[in-house]
Amino acid sequence: MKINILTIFPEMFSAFRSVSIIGRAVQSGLLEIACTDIRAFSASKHKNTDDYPFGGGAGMVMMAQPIMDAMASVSAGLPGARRIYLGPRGKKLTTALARELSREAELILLCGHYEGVDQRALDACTDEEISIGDYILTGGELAAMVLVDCVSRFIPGVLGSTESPEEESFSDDLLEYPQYTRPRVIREMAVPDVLLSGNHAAIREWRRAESLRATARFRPDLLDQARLTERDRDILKELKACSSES
Ligand code: 21W
Repeated sequence: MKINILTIFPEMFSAFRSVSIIGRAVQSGLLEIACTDIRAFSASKHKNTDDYPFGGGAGMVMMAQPIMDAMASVSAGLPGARRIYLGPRGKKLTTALARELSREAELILLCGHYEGVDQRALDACTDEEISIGDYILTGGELAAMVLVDCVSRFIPGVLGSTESPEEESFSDDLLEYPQYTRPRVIREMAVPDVLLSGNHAAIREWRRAESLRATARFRPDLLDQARLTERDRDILKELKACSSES
């Protein structure tokens, strides 16, 4: 997948695209992340990219001209790309949307900063607006990284073969079970015995029960949507009985 990010802070993406799983995906050619500096397209003498809002009010608004020209330049090289504005009014990024976006060959991401972007640039040069959640950021760059990170996990080959993004299994409906690594004991805290037993059926059962326990405790709302077996429901009843004791 080719991704081009339009931003006035391209340097924010340098660590993101060179380390860890995203760095490896870029190195191996599964992912291409290019940044386009919107400022380079400013036609004004001082390379301004923002100006005062018409009608008054606090803050600055990103000017249409540099964005429209940057978008025209990038779009010429990626004519079929979906053009996404990261903005607080957008539809919320979910697993389903990330999976859908992972099937695109090309994405263009526009990051705003300050109090937003001249609406005419959004109308003329973007296809949709996406938000990463109901809280206010200072700009779209972190949101773009969240989107790229989340979408990349669904591109075949980006995760190692042992770490599939879903296994299309029931486990993605629930919170995770706790994990442990060496040593077996630290500061008198031991790893649960079952994980050392070598009994893979028992380990699977324990992990499922721990996922159900964590979900019931921290995100009971998720249980309404989750795909649960009869065994799961029995475990939940048991957990409820235990938690109401004492
Ligand atoms: C914050 C831009 C507030 C605009 C009247 C009109 C991208 C984001 C962002 C930002 C405003 C995302 C105003 C979740 C986010 C982002 C910066 C509104 C005031 N008043 N997802 N406009 N949250 N945020 N400006 O903030 O760019 S995706």
